[in-house]
Amino acid sequence: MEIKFSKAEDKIREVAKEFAEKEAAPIAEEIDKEAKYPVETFKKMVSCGFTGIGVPVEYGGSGGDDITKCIVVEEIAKKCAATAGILSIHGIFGQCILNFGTEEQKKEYLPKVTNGGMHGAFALTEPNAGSDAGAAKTRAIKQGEDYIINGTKCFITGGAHADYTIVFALTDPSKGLKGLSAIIVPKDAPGFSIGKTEDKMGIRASETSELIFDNCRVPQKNLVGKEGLGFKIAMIMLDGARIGVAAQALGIAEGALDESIKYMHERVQFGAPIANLQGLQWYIAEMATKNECAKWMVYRAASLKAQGLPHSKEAAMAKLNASENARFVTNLALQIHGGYGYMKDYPLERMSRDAKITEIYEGTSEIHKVVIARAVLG
Ligand code: COS
Repeated sequence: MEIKFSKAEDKIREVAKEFAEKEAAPIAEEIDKEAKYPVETFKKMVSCGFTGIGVPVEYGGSGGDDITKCIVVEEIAKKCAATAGILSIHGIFGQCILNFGTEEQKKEYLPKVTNGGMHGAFALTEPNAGSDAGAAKTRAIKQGEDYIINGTKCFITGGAHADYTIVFALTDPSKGLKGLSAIIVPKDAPGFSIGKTEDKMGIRASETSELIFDNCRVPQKNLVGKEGLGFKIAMIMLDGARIGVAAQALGIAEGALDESIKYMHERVQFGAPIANLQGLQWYIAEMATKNECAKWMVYRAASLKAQGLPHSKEAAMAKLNASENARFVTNLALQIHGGYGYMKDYPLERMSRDAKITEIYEGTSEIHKVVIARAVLG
């Protein structure tokens, strides 16, 4: 068994690293402070082809696979977790169409949401259906050639900016989660509006919004897959999305380690750089080891997915581990920075807040333990 990135993967890492340093790092503090969605940076990610990764060139995408996607998300997250999260979650729309859409839907939507500059979103969560995703109550009832959708989705990343959103709604409420279906809702659909945008602790720039469907009308041809397949589609998509969050968490932890190394060489106390202090050296050793472990779990899950092999358990394990590690490492990094780490002048305070969400979104750590335990126990 060989664990080695290909030359092409090394190259994309260089490109993503340069992008992160030149485009994501300079705006990270400002967009966090102002909770401002980075519209211009998103356009630049489109120009670099990042939004098209994982979608074949014949559908307007950039090609590449889950490993490529993780590399880009990881590198950007080292500098700005919100920008990395936007990229990662935006990609779910295209993956959903690619995996479950008709040929007509692939031709219509994929060129637009990959390298065409349009935004996609994925709306599953509802106020009373978070971890219990199957308890969703949004309905889509047939009327003539259309679906009429009623309900509210919440905590939707990039929802306010999305040109198209995949909405999970009950086409047959009597069947519970087996009556859920995936439907594409364009932003100009009659009866669709954006509700509250959340004021968050971290990844403040990724704009998390409520979506309201009040007799929202969309054509039945916007159904993705078959009626009743929505829950399975959502679960399969989440298995992939969790690898993206794990890559984001890994990037945050690596960014925190980088900041700590730099600071320990610069900061002088007791007449010498604090890098000389063995207590802090041990912190660095622990952080580096745990990051390495998180890294290989992330890329193992991505590699299984890229090969079309089962990856649900490995994705859950990678995300559980990488997110807990991101919290652990950002906390130690902040400690190394002492009082300065607690101040907004240094990025550790932001990184620590950003790390927390990775233990919550795309499934909480507790949900991942459920998924893992079910797989292990059989
Ligand atoms: N891939 C494919 N199918 C899956 C699946 C997966 N990863 N997970 C579940 N399913 C299928 C099951 O096989 C079952 O189908 P059958 O009845 O045909 O066998 C169906 O979906 C229902 O599964 P299950 O009984 O496990 O559903 P539960 O209600 O117990 O829910 C959890 C399972 C808790 C894992 C699920 O609700 C979940 O992941 N919740 C978290 C949601 C989440 O991550 N939200 C974050 C934000 S989303 S934007």
